[in-house]
Amino acid sequence: MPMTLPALPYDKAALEPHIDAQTMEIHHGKHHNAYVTNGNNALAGTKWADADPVAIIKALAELPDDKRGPARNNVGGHVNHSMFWQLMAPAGKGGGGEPGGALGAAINAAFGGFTQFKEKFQAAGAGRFGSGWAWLVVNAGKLEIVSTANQDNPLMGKAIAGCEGTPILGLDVWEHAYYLKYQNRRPDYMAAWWNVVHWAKVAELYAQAGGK
Ligand code: MN3
Repeated sequence: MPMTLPALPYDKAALEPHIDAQTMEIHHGKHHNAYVTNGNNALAGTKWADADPVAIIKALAELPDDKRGPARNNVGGHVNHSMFWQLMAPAGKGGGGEPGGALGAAINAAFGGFTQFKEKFQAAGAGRFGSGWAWLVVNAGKLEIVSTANQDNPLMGKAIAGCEGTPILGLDVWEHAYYLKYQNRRPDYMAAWWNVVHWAKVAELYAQAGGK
């Protein structure tokens, strides 16, 4: 199957006031949709046309030279955004609060507490010049905070993305993710975003990634 745009798991207005409906509509319906369309067009007629998108971004080095760049940007964009929608939920209805259980304990152990974790994660997002993502990954069994440029994903590996690991939380810091509501105030967007983080989903991904 070629890539398809997944439906949002909630209404486009459900993350208000932290993320506004118009931003969600354009971000999902225009930006994410363009990654799907352009990625499918780039890979049409190749053996990668029907491949699992995650398998493609893990194997970029194997792609033909003329397909690698388009796949990195567009299949990367599709994988990143498909995950991002799942990582959010309406505030107070699955979104916000603090992680508990094994994930909460691991965050406390790795970063010294939830507040310290949030500060370090936001610093990764603020420090990403231009467009990119901040990530919480499981790398060799340990939690790490990293960031990538553009639509790179830690699953692409260190040689391409500059970092590695399995992402369990990701924050889009492209201006298209926040500009309509927050203009140039990326830190305000990042601070508000914690109100809609779907920690149950992050915990599920943590367990899948081998976290205890
Ligand atoms: Mn985006």
